[in-house]
Amino acid sequence: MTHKLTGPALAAILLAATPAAAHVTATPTEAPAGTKVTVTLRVGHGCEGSPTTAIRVELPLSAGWVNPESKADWDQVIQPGQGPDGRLRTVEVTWKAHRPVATPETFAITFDAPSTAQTLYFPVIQTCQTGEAHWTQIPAEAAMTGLEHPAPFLTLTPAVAASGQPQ
Ligand SMILES: [Cu+2]
Repeated sequence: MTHKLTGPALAAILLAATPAAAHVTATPTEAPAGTKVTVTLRVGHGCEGSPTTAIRVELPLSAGWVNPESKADWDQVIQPGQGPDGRLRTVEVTWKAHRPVATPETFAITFDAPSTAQTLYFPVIQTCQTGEAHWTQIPAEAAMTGLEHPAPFLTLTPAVAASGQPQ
């Protein structure tokens, strides 16, 4: 089925596809599987005008060793838990602000990406002076569109062998 989009419908889609100046986004959005990756989560704003007091990030179960960024003026709490292999791992990281923050803020996480191509999601619970925002919606396909509170994501592309061929 082919839809021809013109006029207002197309404009609406283009608008929705604009990487939110707001929301919680991940950079980069793509990285090779099986490598050490640093993903930076950017929290664009508070909760409906209320400044941010804490950010809690749920880490993908398939991520290996994890190293969250130490940030001045934020305390960091690591939540250990059991990975799929039964080993202890970091399941969640929380940054708590010394003072409520109204401006955009970034949080970097370095980790060993799993070796198979897949999309990793980083659901975020944002706590504000007033209220919370749950950036936890997982879309059917890797996209920020169509969801009110999408979880930031990173797509792992197939690892490239020395020959230049995908493995
Ligand atoms: Cu937003």
